[in-house]
Amino acid sequence: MRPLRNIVILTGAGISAESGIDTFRAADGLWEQHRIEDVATPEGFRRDPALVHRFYDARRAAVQRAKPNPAHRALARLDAEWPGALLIVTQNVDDLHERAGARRLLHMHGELLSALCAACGERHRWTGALGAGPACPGCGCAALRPDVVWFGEMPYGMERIYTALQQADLFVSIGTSGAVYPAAGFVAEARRWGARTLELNLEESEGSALFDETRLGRAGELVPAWVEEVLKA
Ligand code: BJW
Repeated sequence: MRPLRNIVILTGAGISAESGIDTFRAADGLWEQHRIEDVATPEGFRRDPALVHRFYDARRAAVQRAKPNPAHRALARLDAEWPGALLIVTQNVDDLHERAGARRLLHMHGELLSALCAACGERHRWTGALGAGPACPGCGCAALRPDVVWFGEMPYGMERIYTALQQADLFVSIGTSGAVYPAAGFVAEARRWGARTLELNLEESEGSALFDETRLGRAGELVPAWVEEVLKA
């Protein structure tokens, strides 16, 4: 087995569940309450921007009330103490990783606390509502949309992610159902380049069979224990 130096971590909605943020595909999750086609596609936004803004404005407000949990804090500790290369790729649009202190972080599906101008393409930090049609601070147009990646759109940072996966000795997936690509394909990509693979999740996911090891349980317990293990090895 090659020595452990380069680590890539993929996180999903499950890591923020214990902070009170809804996941997508649980029985009481966001996709039970809203149709994906209506709120998470560019076509849905064109059809009914007010509905989409209501969906994201409510989530933006909720995220600012939430607090990082022990899993976010453990990854921030790993980020601070791990001497090798590390990249935390999150599919989450909340800011709980960075509020816990993580720095080597990439938001592949965008960020709730950011607005993207559909006219000039600039991204602006945004903590308030977008529903009232505020002007873009860059170009003045009223064309701001949530800075999140909808189905059919290209996720952020793909080149950086695939480079990190090629160099990874260990790939760890935390709290994601493995239902959405390209993130669901990262485990196969990491394996192809020789990385060991570990999944930490509440229950078996669609991709569990692809991992060398799967540990089942709550992220708030599994992640701190795994981080302790890695830093002590
Ligand atoms: C716990 C826990 C606890 C709970 N502790 N665990 C056919 C085949 C292949 C691909 C496609 C296809 N048809 C279309 C596609 C592409 C499409 C896709 O994947 N569709 C699927 C439906 C098949 N993908 C795209 O369109 C993407 N773009 C793209 O592909 O561009 C082209 C491209 C080409 C080449 C290279 C690269 C790109 C874009 C996808 C955008 C996804 N956007 C969303 C919304 C973002 C904004 C928002 O937040 O509203 O992202 S959808 C939603 O799903 C969100 C999430 O990030 C994403 C993943 O969800 P996640 O995080 O896994 O959550 P859940 O709820 O599914 O799972 C939670 C897990 O946690 C569960 O397993 C629980 O058990 C666990 N859990 N509590 C530990 N306490």
